[in-house]
Amino acid sequence: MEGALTARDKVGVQDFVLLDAHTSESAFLDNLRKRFRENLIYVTYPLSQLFSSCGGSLPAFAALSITYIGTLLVSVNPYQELGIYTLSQMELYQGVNFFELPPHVYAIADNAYRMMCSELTNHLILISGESGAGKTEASKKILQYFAMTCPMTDSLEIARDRLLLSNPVLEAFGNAKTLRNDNSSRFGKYMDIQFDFKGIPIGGHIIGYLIEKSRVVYQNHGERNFHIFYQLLEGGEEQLLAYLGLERDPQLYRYLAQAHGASESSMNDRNDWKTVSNAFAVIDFTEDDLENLFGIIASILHLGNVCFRENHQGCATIPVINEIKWIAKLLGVQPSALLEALTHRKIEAQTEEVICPLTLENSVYARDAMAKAVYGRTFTWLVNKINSSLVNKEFTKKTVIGLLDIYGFEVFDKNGGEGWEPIQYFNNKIICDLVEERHKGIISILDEECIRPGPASDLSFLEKLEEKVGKHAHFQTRKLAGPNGRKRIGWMEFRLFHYAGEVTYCTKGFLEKNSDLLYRHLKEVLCRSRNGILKECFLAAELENRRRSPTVGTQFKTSLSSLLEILISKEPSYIRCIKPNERKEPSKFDDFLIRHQIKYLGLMEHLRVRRAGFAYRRKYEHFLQRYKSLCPDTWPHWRGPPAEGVERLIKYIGYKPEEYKLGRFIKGFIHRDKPLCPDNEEFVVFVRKNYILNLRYHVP
Ligand code: AD9
Ligand code: MG
Repeated sequence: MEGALTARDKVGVQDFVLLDAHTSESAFLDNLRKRFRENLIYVTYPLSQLFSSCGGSLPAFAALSITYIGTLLVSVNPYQELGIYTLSQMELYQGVNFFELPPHVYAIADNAYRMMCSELTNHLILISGESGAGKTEASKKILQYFAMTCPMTDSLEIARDRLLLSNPVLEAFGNAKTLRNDNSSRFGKYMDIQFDFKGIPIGGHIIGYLIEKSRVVYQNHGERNFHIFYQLLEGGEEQLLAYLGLERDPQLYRYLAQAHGASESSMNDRNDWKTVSNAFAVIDFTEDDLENLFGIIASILHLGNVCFRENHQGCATIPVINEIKWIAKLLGVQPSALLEALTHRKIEAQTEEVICPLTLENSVYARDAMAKAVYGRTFTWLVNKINSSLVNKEFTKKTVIGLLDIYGFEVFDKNGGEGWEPIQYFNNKIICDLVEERHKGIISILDEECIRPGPASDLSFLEKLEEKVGKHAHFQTRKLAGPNGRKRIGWMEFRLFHYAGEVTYCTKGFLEKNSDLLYRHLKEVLCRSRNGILKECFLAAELENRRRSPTVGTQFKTSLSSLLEILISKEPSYIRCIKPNERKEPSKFDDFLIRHQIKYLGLMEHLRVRRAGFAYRRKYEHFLQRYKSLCPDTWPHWRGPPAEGVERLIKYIGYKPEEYKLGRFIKGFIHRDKPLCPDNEEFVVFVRKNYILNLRYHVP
């Protein structure tokens, strides 16, 4: 019927390559919108164009062996339960080729899994997108998929349960309600799921990146502290709360009450407390561990309520010592020592130590620094503890699928030091260098300001920046901006032009956040703690080591470089998550917001590369192994140089020179032009995607 909508007009296409005007951003956006309206939240870039030309049925041979340069799935957060994560859906996707069914996170997971099993290679699923876009949900769905669909033995069920239950525990301590997301991850997470040669999940390993410690003592208006505080108060048993000296009402605690975020939260803290408590039991936490852990959480709440007063000499005193007593009890420290350390500072004069009283402001600073340090290190302890329950030493040979869920980019009015997101998964080198480069980048300049003798301040840091990177095209301050731009930048601010958009950073508190200073006096008290967890977190050796510990900026830089090394050794797939609107509402598709994300997630670039490119890439050895049966010269074994074997095979199959390329490929999808180590290079054969299909006809 003329004028009637075809199914395609109505629901769009699930594969972007099928779009007529593939490379136009508007077509891309229209397609996403059409599908979103029909509750179809996933779209991919596969090669189904090819497959549809063979009558819809998949060439089994080609299907098994294809690795794209990163399979990519785009996901738009539906903000509602769609019923697409049921057991029957999981079964549907199991063992089915990626392109046979509509796109789904399960398809990505299954594809990586089958590839891992058949080629014994390590895989990686990189999940990116802005805050609230659905990264953490996607990673949880993938983990559940493996837990439910992989083969299993009785003895390994516990390993599977621990993998699953590590999530609620980490989220309780590492997630919080923010303006963007009621369950925002405030740490970056990389998780390896380890499999044995039969594809049974046997264990795992988690790396946590830079927990946002400052949230423990301060939250923006309408936000919350980490979930665990509220869960404990809401759900904790009477007896436990009495032991910890806590009341149920969060409003009684300064660290929870100041941001007014607790009242309107969609989190169900009481239920979550139950989930977390059960999880603790499965992941091997002992009674002692829990007593120590909640002792620490409670101490932080008590610590926040410690009030200081100024005496006649302008020094801080603590008029009411009720909280000090509780903290001393729960952390196993001397009350008098704690009291002194919160109001005094040890200064080393030439041969002796002098104890000086602190001002009111410094005492508040010391108190908050203690809360942050204790929470930060406890979080690290928690990750280690979970890892020790996930480790499986029985299996020496294992392959892994890694999941990277790193906190989203947040374009806020103001960002502080912990909001750094210097690296995105596309070529963002100019801005990365501006932030990270040794001796010249912003982090180095900040580090220098923190350690140089003489008065350094947030303002002097800003001036240093103007002097050293002022000419950089991606950097601006009020002073450097022309009269037009000046209004929008405050006195203490600088602006970076990230790929994802402009971000204004306020330098107020940068020096302090970066040096993250815990006065020595307090450190001494904590190192003498009898709380079992703190004993592991604050080692006496630290007091002897006079070297400065690395600053926050530097730690982040270092942890990202080691992450890079982990990532480049694996075969990647990508999930790009898109947030449909700012209001966390279902069925709202905000064109402007989404167009922006399409831009900075690099989706159009990806599509262009895909369409132009040699979409299939394999190492010589793998290629030979897979296809050697197609050519009498390489079957059953090729004993010569791999490159020659590949050449022989390809010519025999009848490829023309323009249809393939042999060459060197440098892996490194983050710093594309800055490979980290020579191991990233491998010799590979590239084949234009259209020709993979032809192999089908050669299957004996
Ligand atoms: V952040 O950078 O950690 O602040 P994420 O991790 O990208 O962010 P998250 O996965 O936490 O976002 O998703 C935010 C909320 O969106 C979830 O709490 C769900 O309420 C909602 N969401 C996300 N994905 C889905 C989905 N596939 N189906 C239904 C979803 N709801
Ligand atoms: Mg998250």
